[in-house]
Amino acid sequence: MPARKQSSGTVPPGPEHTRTGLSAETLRQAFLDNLFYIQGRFPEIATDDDRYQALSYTVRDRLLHRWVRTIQAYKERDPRTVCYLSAEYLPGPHLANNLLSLGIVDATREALRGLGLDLDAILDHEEEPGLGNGGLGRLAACFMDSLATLEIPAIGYGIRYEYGIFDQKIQDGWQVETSDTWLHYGNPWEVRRPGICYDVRIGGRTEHVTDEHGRLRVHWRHADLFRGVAYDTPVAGYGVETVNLLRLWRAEAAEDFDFTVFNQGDYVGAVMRKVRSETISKVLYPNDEADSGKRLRLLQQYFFVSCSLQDMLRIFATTGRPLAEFHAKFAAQLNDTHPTIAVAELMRLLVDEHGLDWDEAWQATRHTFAYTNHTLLPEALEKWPLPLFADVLPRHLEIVYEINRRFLDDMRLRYPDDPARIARLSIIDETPPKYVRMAHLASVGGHAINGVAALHTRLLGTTVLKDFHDIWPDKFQNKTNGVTPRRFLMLANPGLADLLTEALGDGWTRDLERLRGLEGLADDPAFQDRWRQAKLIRKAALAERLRAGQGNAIDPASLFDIQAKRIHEYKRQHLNLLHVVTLYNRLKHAPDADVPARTVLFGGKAAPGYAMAKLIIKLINAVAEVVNRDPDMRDRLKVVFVPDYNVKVAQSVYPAADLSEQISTAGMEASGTGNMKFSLNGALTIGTLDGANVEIREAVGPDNFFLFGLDADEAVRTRAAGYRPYALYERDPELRAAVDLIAGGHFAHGDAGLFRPLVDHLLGRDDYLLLADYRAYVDCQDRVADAWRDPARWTRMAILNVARMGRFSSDRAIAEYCRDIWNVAPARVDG
Ligand code: GPK
Repeated sequence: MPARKQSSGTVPPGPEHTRTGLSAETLRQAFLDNLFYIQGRFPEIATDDDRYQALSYTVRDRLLHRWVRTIQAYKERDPRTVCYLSAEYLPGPHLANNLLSLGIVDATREALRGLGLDLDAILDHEEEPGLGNGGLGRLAACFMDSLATLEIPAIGYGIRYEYGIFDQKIQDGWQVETSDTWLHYGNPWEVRRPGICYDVRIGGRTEHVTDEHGRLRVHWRHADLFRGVAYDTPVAGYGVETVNLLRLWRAEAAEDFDFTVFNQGDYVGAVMRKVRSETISKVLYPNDEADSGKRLRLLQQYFFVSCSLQDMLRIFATTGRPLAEFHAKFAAQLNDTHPTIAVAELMRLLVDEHGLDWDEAWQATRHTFAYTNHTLLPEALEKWPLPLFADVLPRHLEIVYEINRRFLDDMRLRYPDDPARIARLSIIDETPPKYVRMAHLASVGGHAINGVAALHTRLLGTTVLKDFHDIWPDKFQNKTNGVTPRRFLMLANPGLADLLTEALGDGWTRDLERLRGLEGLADDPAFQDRWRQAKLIRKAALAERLRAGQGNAIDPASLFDIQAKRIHEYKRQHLNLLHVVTLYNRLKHAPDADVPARTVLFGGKAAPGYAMAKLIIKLINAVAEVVNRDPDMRDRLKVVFVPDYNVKVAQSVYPAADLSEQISTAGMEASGTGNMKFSLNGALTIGTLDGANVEIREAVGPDNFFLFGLDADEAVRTRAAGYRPYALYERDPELRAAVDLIAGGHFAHGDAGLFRPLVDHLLGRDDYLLLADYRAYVDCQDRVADAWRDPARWTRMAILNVARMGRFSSDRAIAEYCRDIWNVAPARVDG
């Protein structure tokens, strides 16, 4: 049927507005229509899932119109486009966010109420796509939100993992992993595009031949072939018409797989190989701050990067511009080193497949890519063993060698007498079995390198990438992370959002700096009252959720002291525990002591292979068990582990916090983004001078931030001076008592062996300087308790935190990337 032209764009035929209208009445009609025609149900027999699907398709229809118009606008205007390359995305539940972006939350609620249905119950049914581990994946999702909201042409490229991050169960206090089956009920948000698919080759060998024009040509005789198929998810900007694209690749068997050649008629064997092809996008590696060296992981990285670059080349071909101008069309961001093989792959595509000469191709490549580093942890800096790399990507190894040869030739001219420096700069680490250093490839192959907070960027340039900073100081930039106020304030904390809008108008939702207008209200008693009310409602809601889930009764009036993030020794959840055990000891010795009631909550997953992190989870639960059933602790101290921390849970955790624990060893947390989400929801931070904490403290004012502990330079000096944690343990009676209680088996039914590895590490090495910071931390927590006793003071501090958090919007971060790294501008899509 021919499309019917309307003023708003291309609208397919159908009952008036059934697929576009935004009124409650049309939404209700569309919902019933979808319930019938997509789910094959009528209201009386519909399940929760039927309702969720029907509503999601209703919303998706409305997004598709904007989506199509956005693509049309981009096609007409041919703007420079951001390609965000990321192995991880953690978008969180889509439905509520899309309702918000479209501005139809209230109309939808009304439409459903008319049918006797509750929107929140339907929202609760969504299984979120856990296609990331933690901060890095969530940052990518915040960036996609801000790119669309700022009307920047952008595509997010990644992997459509069939199994995302595992679900966490707690059994007998231990973390148990179960597989994430987010696709079980189908995914209404994605559009499969069988027509957008690319072949990806691996293995085999190369042949170097001279063609008829006397040009040297390389043929890659691959051993295996896969196919990547695009799955597109719309990403709607808030309050604008722009709907960008998240394009995730699924691995499938290539149709032209030649099983007669490879399998000599072994039909079943050939089918099995096809099944094996699909394993590439099967599962997300569950390591935060990843370790490398796994063949499948390298395959995943190459697979999604190759599909993405081939897709960019296809789009580029439609512009009719010469290939040497590729970089004028695309700005590609490498989200950590995970997609860095893109540097070699783009060179291969341009030189081997499209016949550009090396220098032209290198020029385009260098101007296309920029690299974001997210960690200084040495174990997380990716390097691939050369034999593995050569086996999987023989042609890319040749290209990496050639890039490196040219780079090191330049460097030898610059540093003729410094072979040690040349070896340090090299993309190849010569230590047997030799490695390809991906951070070096990213640094050489792009035009910008950025850290994710001011301190992190400084340390990057003075430590892990110092040699590169020496040669290219101008390549280094800081881009402090940010978070989207749409999901983490408007959606997560509607009560506070309404209060803000009442006080300031709604401009803050797209210009977070406007929160500063709250400063004048910080001491207003009536406003303070309403502020505390809003907080109490979120605390009660979280308490209710936890009671329903685990039978844990917690008092919403107590101080909610929360640490929620991946479990890692450098994040020091166990320092928090040492404080909890110290409070426990104090209360045991002085049951009548006047301490404010506290509920200490933890949430977070441990990498399944990280034994110490899993032991920390066990210790949290073990301490909780003892503390929570001790009558002396009643109404004074409670410890709760919130299981299966994910974006959805996070949205109910941030708004409920009074105190945000950001206590990593200084110099170890690149930025943190949870720190921003807590503070934006009116929690006060207790933290070290690490990552973005430094800038948060500057922004909110030192009086409104509980600072403790060594700074990054002091941490380095402490270690260098021959750190002896045992001496600290001997000297501080409270510390000794806390450690002894854990070591002695008090929290392990008398088993003194259970937490031995943890205690031994603390007393013997203490790599993360817990004991060095213990006293400062506990004393600082006493200051927290003092402040909490004075509600007017506390509330004033909380209001000032929110008022001054504007800088930490991902809109600000994205605007900086656009200006300083990508050189892209908005392309408005008209309604
Ligand atoms: C850093 F290197 C990594 C990684 O593999 N995964 C990950 O989530 C985090 N990160 C940092 O640990 C955080 O400090 C930072 O805020 C976040 O990336 C986003 O930049």
